[in-house]
Amino acid sequence: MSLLPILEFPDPRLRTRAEPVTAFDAELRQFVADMLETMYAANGVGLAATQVNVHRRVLVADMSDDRQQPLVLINAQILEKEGTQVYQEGCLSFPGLYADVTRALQVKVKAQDVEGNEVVVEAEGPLAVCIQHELDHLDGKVFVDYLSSLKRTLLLKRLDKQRKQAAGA
Ligand code: GNR
Ligand code: NI
Repeated sequence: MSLLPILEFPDPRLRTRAEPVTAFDAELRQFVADMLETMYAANGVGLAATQVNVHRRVLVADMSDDRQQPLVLINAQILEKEGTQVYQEGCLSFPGLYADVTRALQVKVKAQDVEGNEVVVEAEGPLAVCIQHELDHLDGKVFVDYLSSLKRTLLLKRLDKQRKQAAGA
């Protein structure tokens, strides 16, 4: 197992659109194990392959309190969306930045597991937010894209300032 480095905004590789997974082999199993290890080590509730610079349609999530209920979705597609919710989101690619985003309240997703078996997952609330956030990453989209340009500029300036302070500048 190994920890994978996480790309941070404004790395242009975060804008890459991921390709479908076609080989359900040992390499994929290893990659999924590494993604889970990386997500848990970073205290994230989700991680998309894009964030570790692998441009394949793989996402992992774990919203459980005991952090022992990993969800692995490969080639996931949203079949149905319902309702709306506003949730304060964060992202491992934007450390320290949080903002309210409006998304669907419930999603029904068709995907494959690590073996290639079809799975259908219905999620609502925070897990539905997480799945939509990760699916966006796989399409090269990030949560600040949903903000008004004024709010985005303000938050990104704040992020820049935090980074400069952390660097001791
Ligand atoms: O760890 C994460 N927390 C989070 C909080 C609110 C909404 C979405 C998320 S996902 C994020 C991990 C991450 O960046 N996944 O891409
Ligand atoms: Ni993210």
